[in-house]
Amino acid sequence: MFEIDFMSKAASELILNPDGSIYHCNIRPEHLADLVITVGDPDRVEKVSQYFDSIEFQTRKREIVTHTGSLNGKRITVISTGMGTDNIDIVLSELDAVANINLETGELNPIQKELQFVRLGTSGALQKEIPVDSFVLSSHGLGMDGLLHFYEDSLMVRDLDMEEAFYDHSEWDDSKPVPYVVKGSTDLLELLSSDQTSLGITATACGFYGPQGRKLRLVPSPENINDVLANFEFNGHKITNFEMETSAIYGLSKMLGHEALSLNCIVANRALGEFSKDSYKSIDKMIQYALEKLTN
Ligand code: R1P
Repeated sequence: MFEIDFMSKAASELILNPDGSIYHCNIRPEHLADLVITVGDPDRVEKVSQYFDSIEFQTRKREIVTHTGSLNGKRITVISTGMGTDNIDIVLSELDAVANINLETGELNPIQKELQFVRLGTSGALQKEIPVDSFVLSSHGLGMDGLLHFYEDSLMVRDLDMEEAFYDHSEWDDSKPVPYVVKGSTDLLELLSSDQTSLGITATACGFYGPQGRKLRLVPSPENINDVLANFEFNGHKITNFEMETSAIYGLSKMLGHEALSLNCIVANRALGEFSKDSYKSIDKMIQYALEKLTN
């Protein structure tokens, strides 16, 4: 019987394009900076790179758009992930491979590179007091998407105490993936915090409607997920907001030895039923804020 030797990185496991770039992200090692800004929306990539002093590389494949350039002498890659933790699995795994695996031989590079991932996303607040158009930094990602359970090392990076507390608090329905919690980078948190940001646990859902308690025609299960999340408190931490990527970015980064932090612009307040009147302006403000903090 044919057996795949995963260690030798068969052509079906570490897939390259004809130009030697990695399959979905379409980049080679020389195109990747150590500081990587991830955004969900492909159109947001140029909204970030417009502020660079120079752009040295641009590519696109499917929803993954990449620009690499420099600002204030700092080299930065900005890349769109599209929506959801399934895409995060692809983008984070491939960027780590580009940084740390010799794509020609499939061997690990002798020196492992530590990347910094900063997500500049959009999100809905779950607490009344977090206004639309404000910025929230994620102390932790609480994943309800299940992605991390497909990795053997996940237990080593998870905050099991907080998970257990949430599991009990929520009376979690076992037909759904067990929620997991991973902490963000404290160094990046320090760098990006100010009186313009608030801090909280970010819940990551595997969808936009039912999984985030939105009812159009179908009834979500559980129907009261937003209240369950909003009422959780653990060691002074509360769940502030809902989106679709942070838990997986935090989990994969930590398992692979990288630093990660999410900064989200609050475009909706779910508790108050409000949506931003000019979300693009607020997102632009967040981008300028983050670039200033990351490059000065
Ligand atoms: C849903 O509209 C999308 O917006 C949020 C969610 O996480 C999801 O990806 O983030 P982005 O604006 O970064 O895509």
